[in-house]
Amino acid sequence: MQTHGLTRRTLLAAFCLVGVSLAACEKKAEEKSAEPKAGATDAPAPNDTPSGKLRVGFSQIGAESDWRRANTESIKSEAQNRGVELIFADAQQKQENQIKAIRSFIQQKVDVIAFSPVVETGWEPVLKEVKESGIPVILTDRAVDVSDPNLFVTFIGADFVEEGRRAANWVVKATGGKAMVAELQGTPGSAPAIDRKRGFEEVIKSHPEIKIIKSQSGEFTRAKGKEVMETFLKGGDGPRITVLYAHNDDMALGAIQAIEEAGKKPGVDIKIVSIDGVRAAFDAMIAGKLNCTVECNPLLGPQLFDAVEALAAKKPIEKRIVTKEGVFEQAQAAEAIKARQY
Ligand code: GYE
Repeated sequence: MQTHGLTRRTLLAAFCLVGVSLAACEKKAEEKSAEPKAGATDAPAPNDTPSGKLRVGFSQIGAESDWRRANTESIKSEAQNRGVELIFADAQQKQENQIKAIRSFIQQKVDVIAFSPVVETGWEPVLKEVKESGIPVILTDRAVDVSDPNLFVTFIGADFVEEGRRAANWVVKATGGKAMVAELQGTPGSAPAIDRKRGFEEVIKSHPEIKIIKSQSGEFTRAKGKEVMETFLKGGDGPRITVLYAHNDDMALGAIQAIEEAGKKPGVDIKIVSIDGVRAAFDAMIAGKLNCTVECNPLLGPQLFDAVEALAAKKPIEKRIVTKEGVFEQAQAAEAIKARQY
């Protein structure tokens, strides 16, 4: 996607410290400093909320995967820990629901709007409305494809292209550079689906004997991952598949069932690499059915509210905050699962 490349460039170029002047936060900061000290009086704080708490509107994509559920839990619990009032809206995988939620956050005059965009494109109009309202926007998890990078303050999330590269590097290593790959893609049009495909393809380009022979979306869910894998296996190319690359663990776990039902051994007859690193993937590795998971950390709550608090305190924040992640293979699974938090 051409515009996507542009966004990436803009994002990279903007990888620097930016000072943010934000009407809403400035207002809140002034009001806070005018507040009486705790315990001095019972009078309500002089701002929009009786509590005087920071108010954050968050639009979540849905609950399609274990990763997403861990992400939601991290955001909700961190808001509670820090005494932030969180207005949480679940969009059930629909961009139109996210746009509605964002508009309602503007009306409610929240201090910060944060969201994880289900797809990359189509955000400019609503983000312009937010900008006019003076409320800062934080993107978490997934990026947007917009021509004006000032439509959001920061993007906190993983490097999905790098995750795709890591998955491909594992395939190269595990197969000696020879594989017939079936690919289960994530939600069409979403940043992780686009980027995980791109990173994987970038690496296998220099390995002519690794070929993607099947590729379709399994929408990041177990059910769809299973269904699509069944059709792959039943098709004419089914018997040729030697490797499965799934853009997330949930789809790999669904596909494992399909492979077993087709009378094959997942992890042996078909080697499997997926992305996320959720607990169920470690269980599958310990059972010998999954070979490798590339970690993508969903515990974004602390970084999100660090950014929210920095904005409220008028401190500069980075335009791009990348999370740190690793790669786990079967041999490490039994030890590594002990430390897993999700
Ligand atoms: O990999 C998948 C989830 O955007 C990184 O979304 C996230 C992806 C994650 O549904 O499991």
